[in-house]
Amino acid sequence: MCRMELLAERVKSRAFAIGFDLVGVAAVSPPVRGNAFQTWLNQGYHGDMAYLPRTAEQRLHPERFLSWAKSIIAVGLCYWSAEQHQNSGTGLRGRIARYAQNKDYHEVLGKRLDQLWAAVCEEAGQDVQARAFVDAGPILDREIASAAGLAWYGKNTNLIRPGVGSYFVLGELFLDIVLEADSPLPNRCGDCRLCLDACPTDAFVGPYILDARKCISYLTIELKGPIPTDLREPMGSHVFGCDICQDVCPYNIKPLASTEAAFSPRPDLQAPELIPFLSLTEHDFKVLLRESPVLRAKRRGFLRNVCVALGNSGQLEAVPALASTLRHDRDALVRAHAAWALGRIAGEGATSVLREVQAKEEDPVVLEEIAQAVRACDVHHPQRNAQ
Ligand code: B12
Ligand code: SF4
Ligand code: SF4
Repeated sequence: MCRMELLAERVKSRAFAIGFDLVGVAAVSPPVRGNAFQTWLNQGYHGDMAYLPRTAEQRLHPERFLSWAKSIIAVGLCYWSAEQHQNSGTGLRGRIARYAQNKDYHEVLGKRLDQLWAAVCEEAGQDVQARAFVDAGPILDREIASAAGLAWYGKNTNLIRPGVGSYFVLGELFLDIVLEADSPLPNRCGDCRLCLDACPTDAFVGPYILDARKCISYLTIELKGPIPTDLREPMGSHVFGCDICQDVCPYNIKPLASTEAAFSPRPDLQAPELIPFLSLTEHDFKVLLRESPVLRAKRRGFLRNVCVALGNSGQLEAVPALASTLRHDRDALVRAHAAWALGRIAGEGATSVLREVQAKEEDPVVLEEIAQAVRACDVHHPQRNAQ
């Protein structure tokens, strides 16, 4: 074994000892599928995620962006656990993506990558320049991880490793020392297309190509404005992220369970009661979801999602809370989605509050949603309104 290989092996065992579930080494070079990324941007599939085209040059050329770097350690940390999603998404309960049911992985991975950096210096017997990235950097995490042999691209665009599944998050440590690179794994999707057919919003343009603008994960986390009307119903009870295209994947039948306490699901976020969220103030929201990835949606985005999920529940029990939100919430985005939800539930209570607020609401967007909701009550549930 040459020195580069030996050092790589020692560093990888230190990474496993630190607690990473997947570890590999990649060279610092342009991503193999850089053209696919550029085409994806050209098609506008990134929607409002303007940071992606803005940082495309860095993503496509890590060798220029981090010109001092000579190799990359790619790591993965599993977040799946058997307790997740029990009784999730029924009635007045919502669904939060598995990765977001406890602490934010950016913090967790960031700390471990710092430990890994110290271990690399020890193993190399010298100071090593390094820079860590977790999701937020101008890096194509999946391209690097697949080049490092951690996993392969599934048709659902997630990285998958047999025996592990796809419920893991990724990070990288760029280093100014040379380590022997690993080889990519072969793709094993074969003829399967379960993920493509299961997507409720039909977000896949085809295998390996996702129109993010239709993905529930984008709609509930990244999108800041109103959710397009035609995508609200297929969102079902999702209030933050979505796992459907991973849940149906045969490689996730027995996923590797997380050993990270920070990912063990919080009971109140596994299948959360939706109605109490509607009365959260800005301050309460920040306290309740402190250290959680859900904070990224901000109160207004999250309550918008909660309104949609409550509308989709069809439960009359949700009408009083939605009515109060429509009457009193200070955010027009939230009021607009509360109006939609009332229109979807319909019934006499919903119609009367919609008409009452219609007379005094001043925001044109909310007024338009109310008008559509009143029409929806009349058209879709005339019998309920007549009760
Ligand atoms: C933007 C983004 C999103 C967007 C867009 C998703 C997407 N598919 O790109 C939205 C908000 C929708 C999203 C959702 C999710 N995300 Co996200 N996201 C990112 C982010 C920040 C950038 C991804 C990116 O560059 N997309 C650009 C497009 C072009 O990439 P792509 O779709 O993967 O396309 C590639 C492949 O399709 C491939 N390809 C093209 N043609 C072909 C053909 C063949 C034969 C093959 C093999 C490959 C191939 O080449 C393309 C270019 O690389 C990364 C973090 C990072 N910095 O990289 C996290 C990241 C990808 N997300 C992650 C996660 C966990 C999720 C969710 C599971 C969260 C959730 N539960 O809601 C969902 C999954 C949805 C899905 N089906 O992808 C993880 C993925 C971990 C994994 N195991 O793969 C990452 C890596 C974050 C992290 N650091 O852990 N995400
Ligand atoms: S995360 Fe959900 S909405 Fe997004 S592509 Fe997968 S199944 Fe479709
Ligand atoms: S569900 Fe099938 S096609 Fe989709 S990623 Fe998994 S193996 Fe590949």
